Amino acid sequence: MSTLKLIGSYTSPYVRKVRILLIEKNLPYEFILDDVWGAQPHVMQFNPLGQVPCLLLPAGEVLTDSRSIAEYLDWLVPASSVAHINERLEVLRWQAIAEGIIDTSVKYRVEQIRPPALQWQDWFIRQKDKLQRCFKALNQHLATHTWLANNQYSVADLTLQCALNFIDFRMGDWDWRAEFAHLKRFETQLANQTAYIETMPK
Ligand SMILES: N[C@@H](CCC(=O)N[C@@H](CS)C(=O)NCC(=O)O)C(=O)O
Repeated sequence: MSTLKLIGSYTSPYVRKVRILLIEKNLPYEFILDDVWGAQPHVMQFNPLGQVPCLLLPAGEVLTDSRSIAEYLDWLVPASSVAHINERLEVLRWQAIAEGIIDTSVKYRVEQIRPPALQWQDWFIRQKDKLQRCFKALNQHLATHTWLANNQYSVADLTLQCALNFIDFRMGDWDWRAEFAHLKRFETQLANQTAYIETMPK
């Protein structure tokens, strides 16, 4: 297969999720660095939303959105851990919470980079409340589970790790580890793996 091309940035948690999946599935790809906040993002030629990640397939098709890309990659190289519909449901359920944490922290981040006079404090509170509730639910679950779904590593865990590391990167003043010991333990499980080290936001 000729090479997949991934348009993205080194800081986006959505792009990171795709990069880790590509590494884990041993799929070679070319990375095209783009700046979606710049004057002329390269991705605009392929995605009218102007968002990354954007995957260019060898035959010329374009796939946008981390969720769709993850589904496509899973079709190319299926995850061995999800044989049964109930197991798949369990992965989807937890993955949706982890994706929601990414969406929420990105909304928080975008508000942070607006001029201070335009920042909406109620927006920060609303997003932070969501994060607190999700962290509480995840922490409770992880008190009795090593991994989120089916007691084995899956894309739900991958997504959560991307979410937690993005929060450390962009909301560094929130010491969530002090409040959520089981999530803290969870984060250390993947921190030393090559795919995670190589793609750490910086
Ligand atoms: N639902 C999309 C969201 C992608 C997204 O929001 N990417 C951000 C980078 S973190 C982006 O491109 N933002 C620029 C914009 O929304 O204009 C996904 O899962 O891929």
